[in-house]
Formats: sequence, C-alpha cells, structure tokens
Amino acid sequence: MYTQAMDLMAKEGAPSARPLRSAEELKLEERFDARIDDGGFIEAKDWMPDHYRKTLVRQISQHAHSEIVGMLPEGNWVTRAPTLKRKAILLAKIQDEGGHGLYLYAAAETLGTSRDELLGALHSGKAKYSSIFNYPTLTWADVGVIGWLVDGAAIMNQVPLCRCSYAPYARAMIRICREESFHQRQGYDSLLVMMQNGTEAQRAMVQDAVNRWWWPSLMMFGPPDGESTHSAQSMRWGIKRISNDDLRQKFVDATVEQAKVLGVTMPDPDLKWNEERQHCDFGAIDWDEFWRVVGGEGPCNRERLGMRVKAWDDGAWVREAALAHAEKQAQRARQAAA
Ligand code: FAQ
Repeated sequence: MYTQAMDLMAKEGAPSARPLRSAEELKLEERFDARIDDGGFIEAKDWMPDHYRKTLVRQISQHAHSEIVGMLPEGNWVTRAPTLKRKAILLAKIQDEGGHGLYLYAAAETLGTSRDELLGALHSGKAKYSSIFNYPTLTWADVGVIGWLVDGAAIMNQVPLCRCSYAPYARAMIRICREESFHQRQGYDSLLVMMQNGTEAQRAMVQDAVNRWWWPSLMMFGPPDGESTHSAQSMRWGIKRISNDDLRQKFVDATVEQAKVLGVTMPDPDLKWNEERQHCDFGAIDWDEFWRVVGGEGPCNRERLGMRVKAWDDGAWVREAALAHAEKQAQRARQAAA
C-alpha cells in the first residue's frame, strides 16, 4: 500500500521540484483546491502542491517521532510496576506506541520521504518531537498521569486528525485513536485505585504527579493560535481541523470534571468555570518554558535523544541480519526458479 510513494520523490529538476508555472500545473492546483473545499480526501498518488506535501511530512514525522520517543519515559517503569497486572498493561501500552510510530512512518513514506531520512533527522536532533516527553517520570503515579493527561491530550488532538484531508494519515489516525482511548482509561483507572484504595502517601504521590504534568500537558497543543506558524495554512488545507487554543480549551473543560471524580486538584489558582463563556478559565501558560524544551533545553532532552540513538545503534546487527536473511531467501528462490 505504501511503497508506491517512492516514485513520487522530488528530484532535482523533476516536475514536482519546480515552482508551479505551467497551465497544466495551475489546473491541477485548482482541482486540488476544489477537492479540499468540498471536504474531499487526497491520496498518495494524487497531485498535491509541494508545500502541502512538506507540511504533511513535517507534521506526520514529528508525530511518529513523538510516539517512539514517548515509549521511553514509560519504559523507565516496566521493571518497577507494582503488580503483574500493571506490568502487563504497561508493556502492552508501550508496544502500542511503537506500533503507532510505525503506522505514522509508513504514512509519511507515502509522501516520498524514506524512513531512513526521517529517523536520520530525529537522531541528528534536527527533527522535533512532542515537548511532553522531555519531562522525567519520577514515581509510579507518573505512569498513571501520563495515561490520563498525556494520552487524554493526545486523543483530543488526534480525533480531528481522523478527518485530515490526507487520507493515509487519516486512516492511520483511526486505528491509533482506538488504542489511545484504552491508554487513557488504563491511566485513569490506575490513579483511581490509588486515590480510592491507597494510602495517604499514595494519594500524595498522585497529587504530586498531577502538579508536575498539568502545565506540560497543556503545552502539548502547541503555541497560542496567534503565534502558531503553520495553523492558518494547515486549517485551510484541512490538515488541522481545530485550532491549538480550541483543542486546549476542550481538554481543560473535560479534564477538570475528571479531576473532581479522582479527588485531585490542578496546580492553577485561576482555574474556574466561566458561566458567560461556558468554558473553564485557566491561568497563563509559561511559553518561555515551552520554547526552551522545544529548543532542546528541557529536563530530559539529551537523555531521550541519547537513548534513541543508542537503541538504533544497538539494533544495527538485527537489521543487518534481517537483510542478510532476506537476501539469502531471495537467492534461494532465484535458484529454485532457474
Ligand atoms: N512539542 O505552527 P505550530 C502522543 C512546534 S503523540 C514540540 O502550531 P503545528 C502519544 C511545531 O512543530 C503527541 N514542538 O505547529 C503518546 C512548529 O515547529 P516547526 C504528539 C511543538 O504543526 C502518548 C512550531 O512549534 N502529537 O502523545 C509542539 O501546526 C503517551 C510552531 O507550532 C502529535 O504530533 C510541541 N508540543 O501544530 C505516546 C499530533 N507544539 O515544525 C506515548 C500531530 C508545536 O515549524 C505516551 N501534530 N510545536 O519546526 C499536530 O497536531 C501539530 O503538529 C501540533 C503543532 C498541534 C503538535
């Protein structure tokens, strides 16, 4: 399904690498715009403007990188999960995140960029991944809070992506969102058990984790709309369907109610229901912290990237062995056919 995209690679001098000029190209662009305006979908083999393609490769690859880097903070707790049941759930969740990364890399490949190029950009520090995964997981409650808040924010952002105009991305997101709902629930369930049946110390541990993860979770939705470089064009193209600020607000409104059931408070004195707006007001986000983390200066940026590069290097022999095995099999098949 995905391999056909490799012949779409923009090569020096190839038509897709040149700015739009010819009447034929203008007609193609008009057709593309009309399809977008009708709420239609674009497939990998359809004509698309270069900028649309680049925007998608950027967003989808950042998303894929987030999924696989996102495995690391939770992986930190696999050997220390409190029960066999929690360990099995955590392992399954982390494995799911790896799978999401693979669906997304495959979707990005349909746009003509190879997985090696995408991973090269991650490992050299050129590509971004979500700011949230540069915070440490200090206690077991962090694992529950990641499920509740981080997966919760991810779902809020990702459900509209199931209607993204680029069909291979939209299809990947449908599968991913189904699994993310389970992730969010398992996190909430684990916190509920600690809050309702746990000791005073366990309840304090949950509250401490909420205090540390609340603001970074709100930052996941990206900068405010007025400062979002890509939003206007991505909304015009139907890549993004709901703005960064609107998604953040929906997340705050939904989560505040869940916090009441859980019995935790958010670390924000300004958080209160606004009858007139029919939304929760909330305090100012520290955007300096956000940009510091995005720029590589968060608490765990170096550790996360270092772990990824090490995992990639350590796995080289597996990739080489798989290629050698495939080559041997192909050789045998050729000999048998001769
Ligand atoms: N972190 O113009 P905008 C998950 C960058 S998956 C880092 O508003 P855009 C699953 C942005 O790239 C979580 N960088 O950008 C899981 C751009 O920089 P660039 C990831 C950020 O693309 C759970 C610049 O700021 N989800 O959690 C962030 O229109 C648990 C200007 O921003 C996705 O990737 C950030 N938070 O909107 C796994 C969903 N925000 O590229 C394990 C798909 C912004 O010009 C455990 N992505 N930037 O250098 C999106 O929806 C969008 O890309 C946004 C950003 C909303 C993230």
